[in-house]
Amino acid sequence: MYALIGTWQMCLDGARRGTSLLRAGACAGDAVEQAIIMVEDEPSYSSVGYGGLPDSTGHVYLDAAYMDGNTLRLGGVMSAENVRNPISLARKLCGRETNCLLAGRGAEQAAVSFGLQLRDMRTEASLEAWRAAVAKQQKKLSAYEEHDTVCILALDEKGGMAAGTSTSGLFMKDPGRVGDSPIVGSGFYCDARYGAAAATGLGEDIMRGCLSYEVVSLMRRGASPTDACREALTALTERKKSLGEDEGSMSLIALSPDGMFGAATTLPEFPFAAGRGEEAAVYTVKA
Ligand code: SD4
Repeated sequence: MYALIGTWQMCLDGARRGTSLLRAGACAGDAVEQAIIMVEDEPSYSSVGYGGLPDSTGHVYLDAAYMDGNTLRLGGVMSAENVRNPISLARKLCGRETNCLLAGRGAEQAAVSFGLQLRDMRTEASLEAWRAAVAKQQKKLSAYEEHDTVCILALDEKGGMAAGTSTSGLFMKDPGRVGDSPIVGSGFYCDARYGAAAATGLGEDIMRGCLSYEVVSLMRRGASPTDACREALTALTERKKSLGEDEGSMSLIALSPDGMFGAATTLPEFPFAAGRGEEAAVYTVKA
């Protein structure tokens, strides 16, 4: 059995590429990386990779991570500029005993040392959006206004599992701001014995509940992917409500070692792509 799940409609083409690789016998890591590269390389997806929306200073800074569920090793990139495919850099860093999480200039230098391509990640459209926001003196947009993270979880025929994330974070964010996406346990977690999970939404909230680790931990104790996503999300939203806050904007996906997938959201609708022994299709979960 192979299976793959990814966040948002925008990952459908990548999810299809990932599932066809898995069908051909590729490992979960290859499926995750190739699926995310397709989203990173598409300039019309303004929240990930090339064409990502800039921070308040007009620079596109990217966060990404990769986790191997067989070894629990991970790699991550924070606030990296000019790295064409942050997911590939994160995967290269995974497996290192030290220096597996790199930020800023160090991440860019590592990309060069691995022979990965650098590129100005801004497009005319992303700069235009930034200029318009500056002209309107617009502050940060909320997590879902033009801002989605691509997260992919995969299971291969041999039972291997991997997780990956990639994002340009929040539009008009402060320089140096890092969200949940490269933070293990918050934006992603993967243990091939119990399953994988990943998050999209406002990173500042997702990190408060270490939501991805929580989902995998609930699966370890026997919860289905759907129940684990719901329970983790409800625990955090109930806590937020008890503090007088609203539920916030958060969505979760999960995949179990037997190929079951699930999702939960605080949004009216959260679309995700998933395939299990077949081509990926888009599904929608509601709050
Ligand atoms: C972040 N979680 O940087 C990301 C943004 C996101 O849907 O996923 N938006 O906080």
